[in-house]
Amino acid sequence: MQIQTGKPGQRARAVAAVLVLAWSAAAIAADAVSVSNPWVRATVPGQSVAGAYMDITAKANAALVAAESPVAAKVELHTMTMDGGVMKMRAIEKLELPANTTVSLRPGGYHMMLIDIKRELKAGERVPLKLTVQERKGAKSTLQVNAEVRAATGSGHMRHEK
Ligand SMILES: [Cu+2]
Repeated sequence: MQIQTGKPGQRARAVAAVLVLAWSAAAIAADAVSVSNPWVRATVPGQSVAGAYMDITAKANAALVAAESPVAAKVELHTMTMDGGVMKMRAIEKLELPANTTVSLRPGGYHMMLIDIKRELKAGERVPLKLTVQERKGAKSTLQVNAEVRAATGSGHMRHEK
């Protein structure tokens, strides 16, 4: 009979190595997209939609394909285009995020639209947003963002008719 002292330890190390690999792959995916300066426009009582804005930078070609928030029934991706001298808003399926390019979501341009907001959003509070990003290869990952609510005034974002 042979006593194999080395084997169980080796197996345990192999399992540990696989776990570490899986962990770092997930970390890389999460790091592949960074978001800065996220904010949501404050609402007034009775207002059910609000724009959300931020700067998004992907390290590799990707696309923002969905967003959600616990404060709204749904979150849409919108673009604004000039149509006969009138700014019009249109929902888009996804927003391309070219590698190493900061895509700005801002009033008057691409933005996220919180639809059927469940309560008033007050300046200074934070609103969680969950973004779903799809890599070129099709793998999806999600990203949690805490957007600051700001009482931004002025134009730049047309009112949404419901
Ligand atoms: Cu919109």
